[in-house]
Amino acid sequence: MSERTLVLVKPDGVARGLVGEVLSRLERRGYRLIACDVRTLPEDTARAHYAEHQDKPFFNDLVAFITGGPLAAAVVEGPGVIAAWRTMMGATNPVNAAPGTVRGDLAVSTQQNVTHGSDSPESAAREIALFFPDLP
Ligand code: IDP
Ligand code: MG
Repeated sequence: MSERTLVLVKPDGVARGLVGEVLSRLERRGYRLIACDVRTLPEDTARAHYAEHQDKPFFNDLVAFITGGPLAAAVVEGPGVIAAWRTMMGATNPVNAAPGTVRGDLAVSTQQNVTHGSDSPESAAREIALFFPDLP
């Protein structure tokens, strides 16, 4: 069964010119881009996207970071893509991320960790609808 996930290249990744590097890993793996654009997130979208973290001490900083410059948002499709992309991203804190993962290869900061991927089918559906409401 094919599935979809929301992938973000966060503002740090866009500023560092890593959009192609990140998305090419998905394409080389065999996953397919369904939608993709570069945009600067409005604050309300950022707060909704990260609503599960609204009570965390890092929440306001996270919203400021994710709205602080353009990001690349993509919907990616293929078998098992949600779990596969979580594995390919690596641990949230890049210091703990395995070499060969996006974060393990390209990041050192827990906040500025280059990429996002939905963590479950429910999150993927919610996040895709938030970022790409018109996607069939
Ligand atoms: P994930 O991106 O690996 O799913 P989450 O725990 O969902 O990680 O956190 C969402 C994002 O919030 C992280 O990717 C990172 O940018 C930021 N973040 C998470 N934990 C911390 C923290 O302890 N300090 C600062 N930023 C954090
Ligand atoms: Mg998460």
